[in-house]
Amino acid sequence: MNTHITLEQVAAYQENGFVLHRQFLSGAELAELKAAVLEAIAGMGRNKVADGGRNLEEGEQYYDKVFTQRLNLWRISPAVRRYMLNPELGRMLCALADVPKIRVWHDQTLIKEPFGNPTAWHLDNPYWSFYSRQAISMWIALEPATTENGCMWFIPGSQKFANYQNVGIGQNLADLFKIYPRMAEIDPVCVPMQPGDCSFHNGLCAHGAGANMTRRRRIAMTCAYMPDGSTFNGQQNILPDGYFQSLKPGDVLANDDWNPIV
Ligand SMILES: O=C(O)CCC(=O)C(=O)O
Ligand SMILES: [Fe+2]
Repeated sequence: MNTHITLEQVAAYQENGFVLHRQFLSGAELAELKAAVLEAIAGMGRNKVADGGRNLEEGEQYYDKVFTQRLNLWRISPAVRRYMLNPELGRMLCALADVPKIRVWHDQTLIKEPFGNPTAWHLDNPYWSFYSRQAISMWIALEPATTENGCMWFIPGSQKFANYQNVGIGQNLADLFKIYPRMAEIDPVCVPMQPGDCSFHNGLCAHGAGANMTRRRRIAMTCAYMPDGSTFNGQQNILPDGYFQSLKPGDVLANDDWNPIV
């Protein structure tokens, strides 16, 4: 795992809200993580959240055809856990996000199946149970991600003026721009990746992905991280029912079982 980032990468992340990190995984690591992800989801059926998270089932709607989405694989796969919770990765995330300590929010594999729908422009952080301008997500390509099969696109600098208003990942690619017309005036940047490359993005940086026009799966493994000290905002997201009901807005989210420090 190449957890060395340069000052230029940190500066680019801070300025643009995203950065590409090539050859994050070696060939052997890529093979191990991909096998672990596929094995973990094989036992989940249509259940989207592993191991006691909120009960969410995959259906047949538009969103279900954007990607096959399975969350919190780190809880059921020791290999996935070793990668997503790696302390050296934690240091790299803290350097990029400019925070002293960071916790796992949730991981998710996002598999854009053959002929899968595009991922509409959206922000991530407004979905989550905390608000932070420094939340960070990692997106690792486990198969090539190309303009043909739905690689990621970002709107550079959008994290600087986005707030916690959002739109769902629906059928209209551009609904987000009704809230933030300024975003539609910035050229989006497309980030194709080779397997083993990854990108990092701020939870308030606008991003999306095109359709998968090919017959092959676009497989990605992603993980979202929450700065330590973040507080509950009243939203369940994928928190287990019992834990969710025990929280009051303003409580610090410091459950080391559910959101361990990386
Ligand atoms: O993989 C995709 O199509 C979208 C990924 C995404 O929205 C994310 O990682 O936050
Ligand atoms: Fe996203």
